[in-house]
Amino acid sequence: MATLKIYGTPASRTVRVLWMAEELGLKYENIPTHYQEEAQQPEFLAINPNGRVPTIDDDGLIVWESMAINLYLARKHGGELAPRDLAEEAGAIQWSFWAITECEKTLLDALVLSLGLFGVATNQDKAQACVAQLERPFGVIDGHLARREWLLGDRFTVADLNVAAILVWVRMAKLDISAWPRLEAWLGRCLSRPAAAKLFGG
Ligand SMILES: N[C@@H](CCC(=O)N[C@@H](CS)C(=O)NCC(=O)O)C(=O)O
Repeated sequence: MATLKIYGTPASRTVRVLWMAEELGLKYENIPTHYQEEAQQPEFLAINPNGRVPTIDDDGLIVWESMAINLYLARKHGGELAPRDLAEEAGAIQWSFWAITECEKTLLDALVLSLGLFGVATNQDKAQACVAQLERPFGVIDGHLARREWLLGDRFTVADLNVAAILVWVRMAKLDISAWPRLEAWLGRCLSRPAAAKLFGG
């Protein structure tokens, strides 16, 4: 039996952790906890009192917050995805915090508008308009990628995975980001990895 349990339906932010587990070739069990249903029940709240997914139970160690889980798994299992030194670790943490604080909320707004989620009327023009609020962070990452292929340099790491696992909402919301060609190309590189293609449908 797998000692790593990943709680959360794949149709949620849990897909970020599933992507990491697949990249690392881990044996795991995915418990498809639904965020509006099972995640609000006492049994799940005893594991994560926030009532949110993803959450992992790694042989008794509970960790929640998608970015933190992935940084932990990379650190634990090592390999090419993990930071090689303190400078790379700082970079991985920096880009993960950056994605979740500078991009995630606006991208979620765009996703909700594009797909008409949670009872919101579908409006692709309003979804695309969200991109104007992302000009600053998108300019930052596009400029960064002018000098390197991946966020930490010459290989795909947890930094790329964590950021791309949030920016995949650009694709899902069908947003035009052609004004940032290096960002667009990098996102394509990340999402064409076999593990990502399998989870996000190519
Ligand atoms: N910052 C958290 C956000 C987790 C989160 O909000 N997950 C949603 C599902 S995608 C959830 O569990 N929502 C339950 C709720 O809003 O009560 C992370 O990145 O893990």
